[in-house]
Amino acid sequence: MQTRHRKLYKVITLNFWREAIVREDLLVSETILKRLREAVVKYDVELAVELSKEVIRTGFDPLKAIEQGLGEGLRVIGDEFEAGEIFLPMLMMAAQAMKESLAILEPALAKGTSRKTLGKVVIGTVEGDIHDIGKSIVAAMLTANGFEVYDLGCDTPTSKFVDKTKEVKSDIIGMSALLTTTMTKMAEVINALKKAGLRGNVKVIVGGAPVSGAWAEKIGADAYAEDAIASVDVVKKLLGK
Ligand code: B12
Repeated sequence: MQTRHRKLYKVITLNFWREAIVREDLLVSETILKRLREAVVKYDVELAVELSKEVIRTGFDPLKAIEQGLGEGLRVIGDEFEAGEIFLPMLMMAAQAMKESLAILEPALAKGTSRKTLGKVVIGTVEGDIHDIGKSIVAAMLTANGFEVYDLGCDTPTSKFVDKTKEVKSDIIGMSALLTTTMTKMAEVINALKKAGLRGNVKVIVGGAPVSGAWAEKIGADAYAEDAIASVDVVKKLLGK
């Protein structure tokens, strides 16, 4: 009888500690994400960099830090900018905080994943558009998941997409646009691919805040993905992996 009680007591205390640890983990996770968000919202580059180093030091999930921490902060900043509550220099500082943090966190994304090439991807932000944060996250996620990625950067002329595709014989072209005015460049690239006789050999995926599945369909792209995680699955599916 006494042994049964002792066993029961042990199970109860073990469960208590397990739950306490889980609660503590959630608390730590919420705190770091909140601090990352705030660093971007307050356009504090130094703090964002310091926190990103802490993410690496503590082994916290870098993707979560980017998507749910820094990325969320940038979305808040975007809304504030749209509402006229902040001005361009503040927006630029917030973007700088994101970029410098990404430089620290991105290498950690690629770690711990097996390196096998699933296919070649040429990716870039279309001509006239200098937004490259989201595109760079997508590129990093694809690299981390085994794709060979050629990142053309931002403000990419249509001819550069075509030339690089021809040069490396890529399987996929990824295009990003954050401005409604530059979305049409995606259609221009698709037409240029057709003219160059390359469209049959390459799948096209598009993304960026104003882009949608309906837009992808309208311009004759093969797919749309709304974020970096979805883009990995969509690209795999496009290549039948
Ligand atoms: C940061 C930022 C900037 C930075 C960019 C820095 C950089 N190096 O990228 C700076 C300050 C330079 C900037 C400049 C401008 N900006 Co700006 N900017 C933003 C802001 C706040 C955030 C964008 C961002 O990085 N988001 C975070 C990332 C992680 O999200 P994301 O880009 O959407 O990417 C994700 C998905 O969309 C997807 N994705 C993205 N690309 C791709 C590609 C593929 C292939 C796939 C599959 C998926 C995918 O995955 C990503 C990761 O999950 C947005 C507001 C917003 N809500 O989007 C305005 C915003 C895009 N900017 C805007 C404007 C107007 C400008 C300027 C014209 C301002 C000006 N008056 O000069 C200039 C543009 C100049 C130019 N020629 O490009 C407007 C655009 C309005 C419109 N509808 O066209 C927005 C919406 C702000 C607003 N609400 O008014 N901007």
